[in-house]
Amino acid sequence: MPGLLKGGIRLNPRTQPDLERLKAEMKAHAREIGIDLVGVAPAEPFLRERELLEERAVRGHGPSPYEHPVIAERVYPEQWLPGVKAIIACGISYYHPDAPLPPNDQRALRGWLSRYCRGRDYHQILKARIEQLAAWLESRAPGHRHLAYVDTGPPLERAVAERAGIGKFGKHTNLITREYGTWVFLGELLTTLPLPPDEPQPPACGSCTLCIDACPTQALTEWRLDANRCLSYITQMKGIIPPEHREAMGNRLFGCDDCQDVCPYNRRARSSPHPEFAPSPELGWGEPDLLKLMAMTKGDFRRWFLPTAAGWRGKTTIQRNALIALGNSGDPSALPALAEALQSVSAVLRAHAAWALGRLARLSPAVREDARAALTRHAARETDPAVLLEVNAALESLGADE
Ligand code: B12
Ligand code: SF4
Ligand code: SF4
Repeated sequence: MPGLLKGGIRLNPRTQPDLERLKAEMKAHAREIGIDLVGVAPAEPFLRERELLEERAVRGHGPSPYEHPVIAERVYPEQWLPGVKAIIACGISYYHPDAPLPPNDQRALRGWLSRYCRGRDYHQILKARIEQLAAWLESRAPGHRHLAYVDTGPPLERAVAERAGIGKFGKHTNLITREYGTWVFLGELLTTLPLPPDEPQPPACGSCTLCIDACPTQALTEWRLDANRCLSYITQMKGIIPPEHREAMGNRLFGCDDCQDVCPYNRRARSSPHPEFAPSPELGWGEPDLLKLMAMTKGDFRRWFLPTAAGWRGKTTIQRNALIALGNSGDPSALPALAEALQSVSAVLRAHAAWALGRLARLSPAVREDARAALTRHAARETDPAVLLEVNAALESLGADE
């Protein structure tokens, strides 16, 4: 029995004009509830993507630990929702321009948070809105099934969004949209309602290679990313950061935006209308005070980071990255915090404090003797072999530079 649309429109799944009209109304409603971009993709298997994922696994560039591990489960929408007829791709914009720091904050040693984790965590916000959209669809066309995903499910969200026409792939592998550039979060609603699909957009980029040239770790080749080299991945990994990536991290605390910052499509990107993604003042408007982070309590961490997308890897991950940033700062005032972190109960923090002391002293010869003394004292009492290795490497690097 066909459902009845409000306003007296009878919905017959075989009648295209009704479904076109429902789609237009659905898009208007999505914008009303704070979803900026909506497109509809056919629910056919993602066979091109299957080949790309297989080829990527052979190259050793993925899968990264943050994605669904089984390729065959990522490419057949029918496995996610039996009877699926369409995928509604959703995008929500998050770009807020950098605010000038208040004058009394300008002298602090600062870290840097990627734009996607400066405000509230998008996962819950976007998922709740997509579920609201599902409820609206159910009220308009009862009897259909829906399933929402944001980030953590099997769908390849950029490929879904590309197929639904809300953007196109850039060579940096991010989805570029006309209105908001790359600064959009993605999610989707699978539905058994046979909504008519939208048209994909023409390809981007031409002969441009700005993002590839700007990548600090050479993680990019055209349309391909080596996740193991990407600083977004590296800043989020647990444990010891491979030494060859520590200098390139600069003052990054979580994520990396370099390939997006240089992309010409982002020059005319509109700012986000959503205040929930505005940078949090408690996190220094995206550039937190590093010394404050080193003194952060568990309670501070819960209040400052857990509401954002930078909280899920825990306090030690943020403080480890802050130690690397302090070392890379070359600022002598970082020395006491680094020496203190050598006494931390966390072996990961002690290891990175040792590296950071070596790095700081190489950049700032004025603190060389104090750094060397702190490292030498610590070498005598360190019991963890991995940390001792870092302490000795730091001492050696100071000796070699003399
Ligand atoms: C795992 C993951 C990561 C990993 C690995 C990413 C990777 N590319 O392998 C790491 C931690 C590195 C990462 C980083 C980032 N991520 Co991420 N990530 C994911 C996640 C969970 C899975 C991605 C995945 O499966 N990748 C596998 C690769 C092969 O697929 P792909 O990224 O879609 O790549 C496609 C292109 O390479 C394309 N392609 C390949 N060859 C060719 C050739 C041509 C000609 C063309 C046109 C296309 C093309 O096809 C591939 C398959 O679709 C998704 C959410 C999801 N479920 O999809 C978010 C997601 C992709 N990430 C997102 C974001 C915001 C980021 C960062 C910007 C965060 C940051 N600022 O630090 C960076 C961007 C780094 C970059 N340059 O890509 C957004 C993307 C938004 C957008 N506008 O594109 C997503 C969709 C999360 C979300 N729900 O919003 N991410
Ligand atoms: S996010 Fe940073 S490290 Fe990763 S590909 Fe882009 S520029 Fe390179
Ligand atoms: S920077 Fe240039 S090559 Fe890279 S995605 Fe943007 S337009 Fe394409």
